[in-house]
Amino acid sequence: VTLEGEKRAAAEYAAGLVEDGMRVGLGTGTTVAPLIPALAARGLRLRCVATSEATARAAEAAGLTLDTLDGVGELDIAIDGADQIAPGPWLIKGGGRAHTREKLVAAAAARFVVIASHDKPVPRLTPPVPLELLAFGLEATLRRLEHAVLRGGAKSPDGGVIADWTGPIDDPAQLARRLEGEPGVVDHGLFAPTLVTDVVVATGEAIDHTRH
Ligand code: DER
Repeated sequence: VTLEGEKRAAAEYAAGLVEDGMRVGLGTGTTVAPLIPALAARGLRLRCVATSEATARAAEAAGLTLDTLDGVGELDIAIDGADQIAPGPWLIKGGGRAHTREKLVAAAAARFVVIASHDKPVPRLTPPVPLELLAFGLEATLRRLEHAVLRGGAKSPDGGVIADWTGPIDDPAQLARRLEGEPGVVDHGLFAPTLVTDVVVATGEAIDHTRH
């Protein structure tokens, strides 16, 4: 089974967790991509909140009804991918430059389901940790951070500058606190275990669904 096949299997399994009438947060990335047609195929009455333009376009093209996070208030379930999944579960997200919105959607959801192919679970998190930085005072922010490297390319969905923390991750909680205290850092891609309720990992044909 290819990685793409595993992503599809994990996404289709997660689509099965969604019930009629739910308010659904949709993440961003290549694992979420097959989730969208799988959700649309179920013909449920859903209100969906997208975490990026790419997801919004794909959801609309599939016939899903989009709403804003303020429009739905809270979410019954949010489904998203991850770059790394370490015990806790601690996640690194942001490969797709949307981690700030993804964390807000995860925080607004009663249930946050992470979907992944077999390559995402890791014994411990390793750099890079994606960062969204305010454009104002960027050079000074980068100097203070020391271990941040500009990623270049597209901005975040809200116009923030994407960079990556390349320093050591001795303790994710400690690093998260440090990054949250840095002026100019809008948000980072470390997702704490308190945010994650379900992890769905496809390995070959097998689906491993753990609840936390
Ligand atoms: O950018 C993100 O946060 C994505 O969800 C990322 O964590 C997973 O992207 P992938 O499904 O394309 O690997």
